[in-house]
Amino acid sequence: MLRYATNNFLKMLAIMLTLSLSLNSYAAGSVSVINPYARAVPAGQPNSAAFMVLKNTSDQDRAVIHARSNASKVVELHTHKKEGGMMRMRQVEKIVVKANSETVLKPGGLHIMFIGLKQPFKAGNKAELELEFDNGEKVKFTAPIKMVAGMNMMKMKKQH
Ligand SMILES: [Cu+2]
Repeated sequence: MLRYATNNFLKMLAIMLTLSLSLNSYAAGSVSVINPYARAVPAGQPNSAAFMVLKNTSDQDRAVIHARSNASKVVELHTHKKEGGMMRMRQVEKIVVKANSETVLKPGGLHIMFIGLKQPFKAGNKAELELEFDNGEKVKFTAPIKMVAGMNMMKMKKQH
C-alpha cells in the first residue's frame, strides 16, 4: 500500500516536472531555449536584455545568428568583455552552442540586447523574441520580464 502510494507520488512528481519544463522550454530542431527571461527596467530606460539557457542535443555545433523582437527598435547579440578593468558590452556576430552542450546567457555574460524599447519592461510583462540559427531554424518564444538583481555581476567583478 505504501509502495503503491509512493509510486503514484513519484509518477505525479515526474508529470509535474515534465509539465513545468515544457512550459518554459522551446525547441528549434535540436536546440532548446530553456527558461528565458528579460530584465525589468525603470520607465524611461531605453534598453534591456534577455537571458536563457540554450541546449544543443545534436552532435553538431549550432549558433544563434539573429534575434528579432517587436519589443524594441533594435535587437542585438551581446556579450560582456573586461576592458581596462571595466566590464563592457560588445556586440557579437553569433552565439555558439556546441554539440551536446549548453550555452548560458546570463547577467554579466552573453545576452540578447533590446535597444530602443517600444513597451515598458515592467516586472510581470512579457517580451516576444525570435532566434535564428545558422542552419536556418528559428524559434519563437515569450520571455517573462522579471526583476534581475545586479548581484551576479558584482560578484563576478570581485572575483577577478
Ligand atoms: Cu548588451
